[in-house]
Amino acid sequence: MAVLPGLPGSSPADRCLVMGVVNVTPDSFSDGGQWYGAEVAIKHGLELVAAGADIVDVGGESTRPGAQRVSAGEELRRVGPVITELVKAGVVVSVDTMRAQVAEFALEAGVSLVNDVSGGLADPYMPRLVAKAGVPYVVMHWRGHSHDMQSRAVYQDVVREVRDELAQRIDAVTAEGVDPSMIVVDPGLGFSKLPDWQGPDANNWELLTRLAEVARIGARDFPVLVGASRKRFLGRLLAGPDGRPRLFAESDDATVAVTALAAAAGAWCVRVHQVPANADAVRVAAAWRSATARRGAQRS
Ligand code: PMM
Repeated sequence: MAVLPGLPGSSPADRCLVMGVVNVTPDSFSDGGQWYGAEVAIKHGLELVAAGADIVDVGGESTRPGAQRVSAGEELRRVGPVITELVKAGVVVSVDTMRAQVAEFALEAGVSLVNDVSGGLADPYMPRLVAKAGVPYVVMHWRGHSHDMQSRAVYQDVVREVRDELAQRIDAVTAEGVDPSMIVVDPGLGFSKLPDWQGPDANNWELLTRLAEVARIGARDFPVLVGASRKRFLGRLLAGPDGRPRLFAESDDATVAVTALAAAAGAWCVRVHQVPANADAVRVAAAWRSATARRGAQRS
């Protein structure tokens, strides 16, 4: 199990980390079917690392809006061999699951992080399991399963409500024994968030541009993971003159732009489907941040 920069027991992070995505699903949001099958998924995970990914996030259940759940057995069948082989190959792996049963298998296989898009809400056994394993835990903002999550995208003040709901999840998971210093928060872009980019319902943009406020919970600034890659709100922004949203895979350049901005704003990690340009973007952002900090130090 690797210790990740910027978290306890490791060096400070000198740049935002890049998490490459391997969705071992036939129906994921943006790359469904492409890496469905252990052999192609393992190969893809290794390619992501060669391209500069710090972490490979392996998931076996689609969370696209409207998706129905798969059984735990099916989820394990999809991710089990992929996780086992990638860990064996020395890759830093995270498991993207809402199920303790799947996370337990993955932890025994040696994953370094549990990425739970439900923040412990979907499976009450998850927080205790993660606490026992002592690994970093991504707690994402979530209001319910994918089949009807968009009906829950109702906010008066999206930043305040997301932060308050994350604070409740942090209280709940720490009550189960999770070390707060091992928690990474995630605003859950696209999960019960409206995809508009103008007006009062531009939920994802409000969150993206106010990451520090989302992550300031209690007296602590939690590390933040940003999952904007290929999401519908980018496709909507890039719609053509006919109003038709851009296809998922055609919003990779926009994802890179978000990565640069989020990393410059201090995000701990970005979760992306295409690694190379995002890996460059986090290095640009790191140079940007260090030049800014140097200037600040000279002035004071
Ligand atoms: N988004 C997806 C899946 N897992 N995990 C975290 N922590 N944050 C996210 O935003 C997130 C996630 C859905 O994206 P995909 O199915 O296109 O990979």
